Amino acid sequence: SAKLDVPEALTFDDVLLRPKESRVEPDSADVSTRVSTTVELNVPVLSAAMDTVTEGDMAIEMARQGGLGVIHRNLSEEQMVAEIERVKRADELIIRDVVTADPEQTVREVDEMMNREGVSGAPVIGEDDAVLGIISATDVRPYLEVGESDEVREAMTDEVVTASESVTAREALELMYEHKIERVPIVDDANRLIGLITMQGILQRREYDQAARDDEGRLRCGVAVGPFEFDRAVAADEAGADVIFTDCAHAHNLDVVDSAREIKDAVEADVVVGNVGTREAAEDLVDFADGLKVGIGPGSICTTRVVSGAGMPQLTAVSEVADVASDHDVPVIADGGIRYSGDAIKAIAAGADAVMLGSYFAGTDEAPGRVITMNGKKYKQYRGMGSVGAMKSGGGERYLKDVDEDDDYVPEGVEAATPYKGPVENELHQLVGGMKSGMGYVGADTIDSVQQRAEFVRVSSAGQQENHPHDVMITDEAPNYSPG
Ligand code: RVP
Repeated sequence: SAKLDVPEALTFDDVLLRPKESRVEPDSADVSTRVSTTVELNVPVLSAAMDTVTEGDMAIEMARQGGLGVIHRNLSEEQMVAEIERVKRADELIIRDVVTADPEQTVREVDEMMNREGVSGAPVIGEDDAVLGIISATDVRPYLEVGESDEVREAMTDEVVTASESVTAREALELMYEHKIERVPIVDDANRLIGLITMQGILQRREYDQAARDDEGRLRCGVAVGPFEFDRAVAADEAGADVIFTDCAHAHNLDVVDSAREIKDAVEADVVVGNVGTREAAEDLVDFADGLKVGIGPGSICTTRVVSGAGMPQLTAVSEVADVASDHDVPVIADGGIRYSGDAIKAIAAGADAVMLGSYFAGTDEAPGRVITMNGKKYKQYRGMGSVGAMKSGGGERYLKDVDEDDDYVPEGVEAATPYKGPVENELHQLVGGMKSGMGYVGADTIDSVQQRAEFVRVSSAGQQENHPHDVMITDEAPNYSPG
């Protein structure tokens, strides 16, 4: 009948990228991108806002590697703020939470304090935060034998080299070399302490030259809030989040659209709205959203499509949304369903500016949760945010107040385990390496160029079999392939 005279929608396995004339060496491909109107990344990858994927640790590592972590929303508002602040402070040039010493403390006390706080030196502060001196483990050592009850005042170095807040990393380092010191207190016009720069901090920042940083050099941080959690969004904004993601399974719900617009008007951070999966949804959001996140049901732990009967195969969803969003210069994120690096670059070719992954990162050290062993193999827990377990420990309490029996939930996700994988850095390296390889095959040296140049071919089910290793028994595990 006419009702079933319907268009076809495609996903990752339905297509391949057509190889094209190329001079692009994968190593030199540039994968920098924009995740929202004002936030740029050096690597087009986000870790999912799920309670088994992204809290502070994951967000710190993702940003250090050039991507973005999106902190999940199954946290109290206070916990959320603490996690955001942890990320923003992680690689800060100027440490704001400085461990300080008091001139009247004894040398023994200050030694114990430095050990406890894990620092090897501390500015000595008088009234009104005035910097009187600086004391280090080296100053303390001779006193520990004989004069351990002497005052810090005696042992400290009182000629302190300080700098103002506008100092750059290079200038601070030059000061340190010149004076053979390892830390420079940062003071205001009245010589009051406002921060500290350490040699160790500067060297650590250098290690991460690809890191995604804000204008002040702090790591970028994303956070998810419920579509109607206005106050939480404001709190996230004040805590310094760079991008706020409205986290909703169906953001084309018009109440959600209205609420997202109100959030956008109230915060300074960029607001990415999602999830959506159609052209029409994109049209209703592009006038205010700083980015659109695409994915209705593709997630590995997601049962939305079978439970509700609704959804959009992911590549068609991405291409429809991107078709509208690109006309308005709004970035698009492809969220869910990505199992291999090849899927990720296909999502970009279909129009996405960046990709978000859950299961790919859930087994890593930086994901919350501990390693469990089953039958001699190591795993970590991975569950959908719409699973019974996740709803019970977060959204459930907030939205489903009348639910008190497990049987009352209508979940749209499952709880699972995923193989343990080690540091996320290795996973990200394989993912981005594979994406760059794809850029070599299509002859595109930037993300924009992938979107413009790439062409797809349809693959039959025989073709899909041919894609994977076949007719052999795999004897050694590859770091970037396991049979699906
Ligand atoms: P995947 O990478 O395939 O594991 O998918 C992760 C995505 O799945 C998340 O970013 C989110 O959009 C979606 N998700 C999370 N929970 C659920 C659910 O319970 N249905 N779905």
